[in-house]
Amino acid sequence: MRHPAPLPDALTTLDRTLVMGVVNVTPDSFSDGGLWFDPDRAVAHGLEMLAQGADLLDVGGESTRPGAPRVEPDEELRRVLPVVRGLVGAGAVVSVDTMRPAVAAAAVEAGALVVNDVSGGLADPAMPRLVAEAGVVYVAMHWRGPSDVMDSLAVYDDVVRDVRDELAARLDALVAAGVRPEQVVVDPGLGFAKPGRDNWPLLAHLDVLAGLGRPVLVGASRKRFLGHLLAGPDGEPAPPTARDAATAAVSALCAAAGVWCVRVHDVRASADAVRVGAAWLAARGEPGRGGGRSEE
Ligand code: PMM
Repeated sequence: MRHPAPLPDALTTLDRTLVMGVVNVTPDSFSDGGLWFDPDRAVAHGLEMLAQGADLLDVGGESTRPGAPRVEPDEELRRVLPVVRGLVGAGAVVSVDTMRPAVAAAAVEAGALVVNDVSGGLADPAMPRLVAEAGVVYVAMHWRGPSDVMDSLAVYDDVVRDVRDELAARLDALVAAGVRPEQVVVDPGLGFAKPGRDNWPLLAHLDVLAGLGRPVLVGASRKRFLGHLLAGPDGEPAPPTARDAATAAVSALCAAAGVWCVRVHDVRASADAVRVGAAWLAARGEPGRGGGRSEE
C-alpha cells in the first residue's frame, strides 16, 4: 500500500486499506448529528472506534449534509479543538475535517496529522499555503460548491472524467502553492454535488482516480445513494443507520480496488471488510499493490 507522507510508522507499515472513523462534533450531521456533540462523549466515541479497529479518526465540527448552512469559525473551533486534543492525548492519529485554514492550523498545533478538506482548497484560497507550511497530509476532496447549493451543481458530461480532471486541476493548484505531492490524498466526494446515479460510476472506476498518482480516500458511509439502493417496497430510502452493511460491502470493494482509506461511521464491519479485501488482493498476488511503505 502506498501511503501519503508524513504519517507514523504504525500506519505506514500496514499493507492494507486504512479505516478512518468519523467523529462528528455537530448537532446536525445527516447520520449521527447530536450524538457526539459533547466533547467528552465525542472523545469516548473516538476511543471506542479505535478499539473496534479504526486506524485514524476524523474530527469535524461542521455538517456538510445537503442544504446545511455554514457554522461560524469560532463555533467550529470551539467544537473541534477539545476533541482533537483529547484524542491526540490518548495516542490517536487524528484528522481534522475542515474547510477553514484557521481551524486546520489550530488542530495541527494540537497534534492533528491530517487535514481533510471537503473543498479541496476551493472554499478558502489560504488553505493550500497553510497545508504547505504545516507539511501535514492533506485530503483533497472533489467539490463544486457549498452544501446549500451543491445539488444544483451536479451537472456532468462524464462524471468519472470530469471528477478526475477537476481533481487533477486541484492537484496542480496545490503543488503551485507549495504543497508536496506526497502530502496529498484525492477523494471523489461521493454525495457532494452527485446525485445517486453519479456515485456508482465513480466507485466502479476508482482506478481512473488512482491514475492521478495519489492515494485515494472514499467516503461512502451511510450516504443517500446507499439509502436509495436499499429502498423498501414503498420506495422509501433506508435510514442512515440501516446502511452500515452496505457501507461495509463498499469498503471491501474499495480495499480490493487498492483504495488507501475508507471513511466510515461503523468501524467494526469495515475493519473486517478491508481485511477481506487485503486477503483477496494477496491471493491474486497483489498484496497492497506496492509494499507497506510511505513515500518518505
Ligand atoms: N463526507 C462527509 C464529510 N466529510 N470527507 C471526505 N474526505 N470525504 C467524504 O466523503 C466526506 C468527508 C459527509 O459525511 P458525514 O456528515 O457523515 O461526516
